[in-house]
Amino acid sequence: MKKIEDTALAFSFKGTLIGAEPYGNGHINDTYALTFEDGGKTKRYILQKMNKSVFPDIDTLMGNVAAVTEFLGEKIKERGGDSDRECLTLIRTVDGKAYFTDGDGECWRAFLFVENTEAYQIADSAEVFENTGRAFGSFIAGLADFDATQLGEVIKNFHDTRDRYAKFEKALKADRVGRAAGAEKEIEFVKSRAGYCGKVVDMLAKGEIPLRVTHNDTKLNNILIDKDTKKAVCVIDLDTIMPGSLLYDFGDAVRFGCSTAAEDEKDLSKVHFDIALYEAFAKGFLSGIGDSITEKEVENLAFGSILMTYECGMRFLTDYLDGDNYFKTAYPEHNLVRCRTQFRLVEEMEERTDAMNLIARKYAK
Ligand code: ADP
Ligand code: GN1
Ligand code: MG
Repeated sequence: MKKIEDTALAFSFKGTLIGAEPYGNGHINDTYALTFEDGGKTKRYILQKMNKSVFPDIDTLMGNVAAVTEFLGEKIKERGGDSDRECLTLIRTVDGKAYFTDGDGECWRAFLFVENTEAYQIADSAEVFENTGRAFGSFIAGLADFDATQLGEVIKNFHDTRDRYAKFEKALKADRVGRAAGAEKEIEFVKSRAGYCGKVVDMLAKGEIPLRVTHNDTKLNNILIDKDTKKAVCVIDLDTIMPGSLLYDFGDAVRFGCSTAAEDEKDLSKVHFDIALYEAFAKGFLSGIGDSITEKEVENLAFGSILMTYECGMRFLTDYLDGDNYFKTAYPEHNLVRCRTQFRLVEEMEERTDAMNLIARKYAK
């Protein structure tokens, strides 16, 4: 923890550092909760070492995060809200920068800790998931007048599923660590649905659905839920905020939150797509986004959910074939286990597409 103590000195935290511990369940960054004592009171902050292999251009990334958090913070204050709680508040370095680069070239950033909240790993109630939907819907609506030209593309083609497919094919062909033979069924699953890949990118390119400022990583543990009220108070993990489709945000949230089991559950008999949770999320999301959603987007909410789940499974499989270079893994089969849960969910969503479309219609204005 000496490293953390030294790093903390670079930021304009108030008081004396009295505790530091690893925190949360993210797959990408290294997150710590720091406790400071100041005038007899304690205050917590989040300190994160950003993942430079996933995000090679930290300067652009932090430019995006600073611009979006400032924009949202002002909006929240204007309507009399508590911006320290309802959006991430960046703590700058002592010399006023958005992040700190240490002697080893590692990049760090800090935020106010949003207290009395938790990040759920699984949606254990329809109420929480409906609130999550409302928060993600209003997050997109709140960014509708944000100048998207201010945002850099942090990860190129992040949700371009056609490009993801090309990367999958490349990893399969290279078979760097000799794992393809043990993943035949999963490889076949990806290939059999290759027709899905171009649909959303083509709709965007043709202007059939609008390009918006989207979060792009809307899994349930990227939103903080108030422990008492169960309201979704704060959208976090703004690393991938970029121009994109609303279908990405809706779909990725459904992918993670409508599963009855964890993303890395080994026992597939426990993994199901819960349509009641889908209804709760769709209800919340559509009320949060209001009338800014288009007809074509409503028509494609179900497909977007299937696509994002398929894409994420394909990414886990690609990383497995490539030797686990991207996602944090705890054991050698971890990414394979993860891709299996995603493909199980895809199959169940495919079976329930008509019902999912009816639900979207029911709650759209
Ligand atoms: P990753 O990109 O690795 O997922 P996140 O930014 O999502 O990193 O942070 C990881 C976890 O840390 C979150 O799921 C949440 O539990 C916790 N967390 C992050 N920021 C805050 C914050 N400002 N206040 C409280 N908890 C936070
Ligand atoms: C990663 O950063 P985190 O853990 O919230 C990933 C998402 C995946 C998700 C799968 C930058 O999200 O795209 O959907 O894991 N983030 C990045 O759990 O690649
Ligand atoms: Mg996260």
